Amino acid sequence: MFSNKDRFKEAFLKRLESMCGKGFEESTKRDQYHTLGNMIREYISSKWIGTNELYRSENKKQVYYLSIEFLLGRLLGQNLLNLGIKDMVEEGLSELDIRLSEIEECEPDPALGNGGLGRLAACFLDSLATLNLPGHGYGIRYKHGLFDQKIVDGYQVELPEQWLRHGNVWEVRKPDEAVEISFWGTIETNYANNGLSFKHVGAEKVLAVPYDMPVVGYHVDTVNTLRLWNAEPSSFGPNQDVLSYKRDTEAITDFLYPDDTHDEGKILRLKQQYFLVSSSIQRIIASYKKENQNVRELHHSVAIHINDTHPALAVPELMRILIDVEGLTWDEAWDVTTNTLSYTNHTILSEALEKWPIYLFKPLLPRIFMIIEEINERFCAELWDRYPGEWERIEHMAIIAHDLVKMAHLAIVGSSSINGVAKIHSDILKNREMKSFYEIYPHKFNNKTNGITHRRWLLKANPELTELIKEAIGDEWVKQPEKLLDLKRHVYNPALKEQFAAVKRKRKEILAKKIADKNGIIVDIDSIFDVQVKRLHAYKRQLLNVLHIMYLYNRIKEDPKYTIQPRTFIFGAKASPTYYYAKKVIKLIHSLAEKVNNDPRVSQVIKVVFMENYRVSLAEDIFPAADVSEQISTASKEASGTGNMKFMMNGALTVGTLDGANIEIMEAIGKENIFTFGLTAGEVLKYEENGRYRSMEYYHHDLRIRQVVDQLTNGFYAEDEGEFGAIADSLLVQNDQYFVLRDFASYIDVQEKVGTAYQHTDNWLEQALINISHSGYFSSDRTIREYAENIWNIEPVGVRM
Ligand code: HBZ
Repeated sequence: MFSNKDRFKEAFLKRLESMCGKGFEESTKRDQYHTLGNMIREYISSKWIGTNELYRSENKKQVYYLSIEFLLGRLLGQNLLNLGIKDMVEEGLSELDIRLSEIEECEPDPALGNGGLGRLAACFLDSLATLNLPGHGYGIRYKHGLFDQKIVDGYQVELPEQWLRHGNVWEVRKPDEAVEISFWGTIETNYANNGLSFKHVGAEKVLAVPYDMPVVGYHVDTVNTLRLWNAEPSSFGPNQDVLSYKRDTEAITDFLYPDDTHDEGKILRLKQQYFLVSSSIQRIIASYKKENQNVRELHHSVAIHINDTHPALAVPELMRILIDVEGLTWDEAWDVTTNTLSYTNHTILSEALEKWPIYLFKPLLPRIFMIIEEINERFCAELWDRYPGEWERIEHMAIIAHDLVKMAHLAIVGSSSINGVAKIHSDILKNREMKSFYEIYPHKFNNKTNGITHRRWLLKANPELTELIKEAIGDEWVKQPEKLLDLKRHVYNPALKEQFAAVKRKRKEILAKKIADKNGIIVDIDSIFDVQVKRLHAYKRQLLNVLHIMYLYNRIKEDPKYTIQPRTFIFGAKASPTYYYAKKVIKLIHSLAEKVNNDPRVSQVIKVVFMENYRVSLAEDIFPAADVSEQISTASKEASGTGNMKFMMNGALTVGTLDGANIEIMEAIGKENIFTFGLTAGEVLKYEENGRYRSMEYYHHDLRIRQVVDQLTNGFYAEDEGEFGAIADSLLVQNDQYFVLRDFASYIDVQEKVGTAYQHTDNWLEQALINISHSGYFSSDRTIREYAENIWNIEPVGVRM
């Protein structure tokens, strides 16, 4: 049906009628979306089956990527592109007077993740499939993904997201592969002839039903699987409160936790984690046993990756199955477990390190708790041998201490590899945060600098730039993104610069139109599009950006001769619903926008725009249109960042601190092609140690700072003077934990340089092209190759169709 345009059109019309029960003329865009989506899924299915058969017959090692989040974004466009049928479909549809882009808009944007961590998982799936690597994602089929953000009077309001409302064309329910998960109950210990055995009695059973989604590789025949688990009632008993059982069960997969930092101390969250881990591992072992006899060799055929600590219960769950179900001894099981599992850390923020109180944990997961206790005892005994008498050190490293289960410690002890996500982050793990573990397990620690899939963030999001690059250097880079370096030879070519400027302009126009439609704000295409899009968090310092704009406003008002290169400041960010400070920053951005955009003179040169409901599909419109990328976290706090890579790949110049992957971006493109400022990580950590920072001194000594900070609470930005009190307090009363005032002057300086640099158009365009040409290194293809070779030990499987 996709062999040529005419056959496609014919099949499409036929399918539309049979699926929707109406003729083409009466069909809606959504009918058309569902028709096309179903046709594509069907088209994918032969490759999908073929891939699975091949994996079975070749019996090579496979990796399972366990993640509580997969921030997928829309799939129709990406699947068409990866299948190599996008142009044909687009043309066919246009002959029917249908625009593919309009149909794509009908697809919900599956937001099964909060931010970087979830999006990384989605990029990794795309790279695994494209590189023909046998790797699958295992996650949760949340009924409601991350909340939809509405802005009402400048305040964030959260509405439930409803991606499944009209069904999901990509998924296939597999009830035959459902497994049971046990919660609560008690453990009976029996002494049989050959040792102990454990029986879980009185447990509440939940059924985990898999929904599989195909993951299509780019221009290859590999189609891997993303398996999302849905919680359903297992079986109803005669004396059961059926309604409450059903409700409690389904609640497990109702919502994604909308928090990307804090450990939500919620039992439901722990249930979600065990639900994901237990269903995945039960199934992984079952499918291993179909082709292999000996579970003692599991790690030769299976690698299981835990994406942050949320799936760290994989350690005791794998132990449980190997011991209680498969009958291995503790030592045998431990050997298999530690050799199968690997773990990525995504943060050093202490509030994000998961710790579960025993009083919650033990009743919910009694057998798992017993196993963790045993792991802890054995681990502490080893420590005791190594560090006799060093109680403090042992207590600090223990998995269970002070009535808490420390998930990071469990993950470190139970896996063979621990990696950070950018060089500096991995170094901080080794030398500070996890130093004591590094001392005993130096071989386990390594770095895997993050990457992004250029297939979504360049080919799909920016077809105009993609074409331009192909015209300049051919298309080898599409398969080998490092070859984008070939572009470097053309950076000084006037024609290329001009064409790039035209592409950027076009993308700015497209975004400007969206801004006009959604925000009612008319922005100047010739202004610098200066963008900060990411989750709202104090350490990411949206506030620093805001204070700079407040300062510019004051400057322009006070000095009639002050001239600057016009700028449009664009923000997009969701705040966790319970994060008071973050929500106040959103309100502040809106109050600032109100003032700036309505001032007749100031609005000639600057505008402030907050784009509501930032998500993957919106990001695809924003990155291609950006001139300046704001990556201004407090040095040492952003583990890597991946937005920085998406901007770079689309030819935006970075204003950034020496944090996360910004440093590696700088190393790749050269210091002269990035605008860095602020404290280094070393300086921040030193301040944190010696406690010598006094934000008040900066407030008193820098008039610019004093003015903007005072304006937070003197009625300038809100009638209610208390409105932004919490923000002012964070800076002064709480001594500015993220060094906003400390970095203020340096940020103002670098921003002035940005303004001047933009006026040297030729030079700016060259710098933008240099950024693009070095962005290939930051493709997740490179990252995934490193994981495959150094951690998982998996190889491509030749998919022949
Ligand atoms: O992971 C982010 C890091 O902040 C960022 O620097 C890095 O580039 C990215 C990919 O490695 N971390 C997150 O996005 N973290 C979460 O979203 C999160 C979600 C649930 C939690 C804790 C953190 O309970």
